[in-house]
Amino acid sequence: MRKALGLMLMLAVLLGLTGCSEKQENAENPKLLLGFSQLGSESSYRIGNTKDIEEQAAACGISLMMKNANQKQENQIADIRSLIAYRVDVIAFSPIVEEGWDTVLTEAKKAGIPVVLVDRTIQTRDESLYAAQIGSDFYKEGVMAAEYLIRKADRMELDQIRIVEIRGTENSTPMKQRQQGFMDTIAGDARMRVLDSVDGDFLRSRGAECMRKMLETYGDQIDAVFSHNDEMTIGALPEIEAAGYTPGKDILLISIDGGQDAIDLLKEGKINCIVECTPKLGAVLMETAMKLKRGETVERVIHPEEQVFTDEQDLSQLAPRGY
Ligand code: GZL
Repeated sequence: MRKALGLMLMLAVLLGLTGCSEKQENAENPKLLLGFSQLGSESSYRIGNTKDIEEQAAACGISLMMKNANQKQENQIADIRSLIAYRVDVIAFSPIVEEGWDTVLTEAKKAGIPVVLVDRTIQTRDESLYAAQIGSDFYKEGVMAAEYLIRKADRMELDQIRIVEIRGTENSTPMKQRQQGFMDTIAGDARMRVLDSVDGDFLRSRGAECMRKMLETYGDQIDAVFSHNDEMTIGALPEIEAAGYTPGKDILLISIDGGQDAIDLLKEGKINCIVECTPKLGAVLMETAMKLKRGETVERVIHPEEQVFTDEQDLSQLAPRGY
């Protein structure tokens, strides 16, 4: 009896460590084949998201078919079609942009394969084309970025802040909603003025190019940069220094994601604020996929809890970010 109890305790601990309480395949938890169409590998967020999904699938004993579209919507559509042909149990994907999915998702619906949106979402007239959307509240991320800037202006007793924005991938959910949340929040503050907004496509190289051009155009008129992700922020930084400005002091930097490289730069004082956008959506995706496999209802929209890291905080005890 004591031995059985010991074994059960050890199993419980092991399952607890793997973070998946439904690992064992049995009548309630039939073997699941999950197909995932990832949009690319453009950022540490994306690489962290892919890694977390792979780790969580393994932890739950779920078979995973991972596809990578390398930043092209046409590749994602082809990938989803191949997952349909393979007859996976559930299809999940991170849509690179919001439009253009109805046809392929209608094919998945006709094939009887439920679809889960991960990270980003889509615009569609047929809400039945997907069962759930798991991802950040991007509008709130934009609001938190702007709220930091307003607090900074108050603290520094500034009478104006001239802002340049480096946007993420055009027509993607994070780009649209982060911009909307930010602009709505500064709209009522007469100190805030947006000098320019340019498309950096979430890429480090494009962030550098955008920053270089805006420094050439606006020079020392720029008081703050609102960048939609860390990759573009990290790309912009050396351009600011090369132009003779001190990032974090002469020009404030506000970013989104919260990967280790950016957090380290925040600790160095080169970035002032990073709004967290967690890529760790794998555990809730696996739980949702297993519920769909069992024919259970699932939550329609699931937002992870997220925080903001700023130069107002003591970050010395912050745990490693893992991406
Ligand atoms: C947001 C995600 C964005 C990240 C970028 O959830 O879609 O895409 O903020 C990534 O780093 O490229």
